[in-house]
This record gives sequence, structure tokens and C-alpha cells, in this order.
Amino acid sequence: FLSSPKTVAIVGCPFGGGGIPTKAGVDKGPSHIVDAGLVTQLEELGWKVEFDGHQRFESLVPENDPPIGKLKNPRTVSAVCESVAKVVGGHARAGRLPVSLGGDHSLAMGTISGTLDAYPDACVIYVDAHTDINTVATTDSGNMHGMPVSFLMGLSSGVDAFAWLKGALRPERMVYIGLRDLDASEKRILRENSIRAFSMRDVDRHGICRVVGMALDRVNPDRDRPIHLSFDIDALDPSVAPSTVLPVQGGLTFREGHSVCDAIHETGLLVALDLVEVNPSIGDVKDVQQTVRVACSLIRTALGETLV
Ligand code: 5AB
Ligand code: MN
Ligand code: MN
Ligand code: MN
Repeated sequence: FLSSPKTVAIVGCPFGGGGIPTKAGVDKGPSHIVDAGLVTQLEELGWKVEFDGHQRFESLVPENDPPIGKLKNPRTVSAVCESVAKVVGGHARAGRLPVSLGGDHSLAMGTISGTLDAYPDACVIYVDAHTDINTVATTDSGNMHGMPVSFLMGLSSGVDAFAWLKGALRPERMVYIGLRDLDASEKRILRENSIRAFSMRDVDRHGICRVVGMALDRVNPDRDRPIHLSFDIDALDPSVAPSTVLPVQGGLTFREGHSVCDAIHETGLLVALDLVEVNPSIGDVKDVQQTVRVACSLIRTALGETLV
């Protein structure tokens, strides 16, 4: 049976190989978030925090990694994610709560695989402006941060480099919150697989609390499944989190973002958390500071910080 972890393991993933090649810097996100004091902040909330430096991916990166079809850096992304899956899965199996810091969102192939290895009945709440569900066949950009969900669900099979990835995530075990910038191909994939998606329109109409409630009703009706929360900082409005690669107008407010984290914490079922796509190379010093501060604040809220 699920007993809530008391120890957090920070898994810093300085990786941008799945991101947009012309917008480098997302690999610097984890060090900025940790340097802002995350470890101490979580300790002050009563967590035991395990962090002994960021992941080192250099030795995993192949010298030559030409595209496979449209996929950019496929072997690199695969090797990094496989490694992250082992680390995250190891922490989860040992009863620790992995907090994975990105880095680009291709890392979700690793983090969510790791969670599912440890908790096969886990569900995923994916907070993002985007669905990240392009397949090998539908991707236009070839950037793998736009594809992790298709690999996790087994919709992008047949790429040998990703043979390790089980594709075991069931469509009814995952739900999106915050969507507002989908490719036409992605809208079709959502429909074909009956994947439940709450867009900003749903947030407008129902309010964020009801949206999170409906999302939980979908993936976790009896509130007994472990939850993996994968939070792409670009779910927030660019006025709140400017330093990210693909800012899209009309996003979640500061409070709405925190409301999601708060509601997930309240379930007592959170077993893994990702905070990705903070890019300290975008914007000025103030933008970066603000974005990093929001990232830390979201993590604290998901891990139980309250306002009063
Ligand atoms: B992110 C786009 N759909 O496939 C693609 O930031 C964007 O992890 C992907 O959510 C956005 O390249 C990926 C156009
Ligand atoms: Mn991205
Ligand atoms: Mn994303
Ligand atoms: Mn996104």
C-alpha cells in the first residue's frame, strides 16, 4: 500500500538535447533552481532532502547522433532518459519522492518511465501549454521535447534507439491541464486515443479548482493511485514565468499554477514531480530571477507549503 514518502531526492537534469537547438540554455535550469535555495526551502518544510549534485550525462552522449527520420539527437535523448528512468525509479522504489529538475521536457520519458517502474498503477497529471504528444510520424519540428507522451504511450513505436521504453502509459491514466498551443496532428491524437485534456478554456469556464477536481476524477476516481505531476513552466502565463523556450500568451496565473500544486499535495498521493523548461538564457536577469523563484515556489507548494 502507498505510504507517503518523507524524503525528497532532487534529480537535477541539465539536459537540453530534446529542446529547440536555436534556443540553448535550458540545461542550465536545474543549477539555477538549486542555487536559489531549493534544498533548504524543502528542509524547512520538514522534508529530508537528498541531493548530491546534478546528473552527469556527458559520458552517455554518442559522438555522432544524426537524425532518425525527423527526430533530432535521438540516441542522446534516449540514453539520457534511460539513465534518468533508472535514477528516478530507484528513488521511488526506495520510498523517496523524486523531484526532477529540467532541462527540456523530453526528460519526461525518463522520469515517468521511472515512476511507472516503481508504481505501475500510477497516473500522470501533465501541466503544460502544449501536449508534447507528437509521434515520429507527425512531428514537424523533430524536437523531442514535443514528443515524450507519444513514446510513453507507445504511439511512437519502431524506433530502435528507444527499445528500452515500455510505452506502458495508458491514455486513461493521464490528463492535461493548461493547454493552449497544440499542433493539428496533436488534436487528432488526443481524440483518437480519448485522452482527457483541460485547456485554458476549461480554466476560464470552471475555475482552476474544479478543473483539477475533474482531472483527478478522470485519472484517479477513487483517489488511491500514486500521482506523478509533470509541470512544464510554460503552462504559466509568460508574465509570470518569462524565462522559458516557448512562451504562449493566456496561461495560468501565479495563483492558478499554485492551486494545481496545492490540490495535488492535498491528495497525499504525490510520488514524483517534474519541474521543467526553465531556460535562464531567455530574458533579462529579472525575468530569470522571477521564473526561478516561481519554479521553487511551485515545488514547495506541491510538497506541502501552505500560506498560513
Ligand atoms: B514543450 C511543438 N508542438 O512538437 C513541437 O515545451 C512544440 O515541452 C512542443 O511543451 C513544445 O515542436 C514542447 C511545436
Ligand atoms: Mn520545450
Ligand atoms: Mn512540455
Ligand atoms: Mn510546453
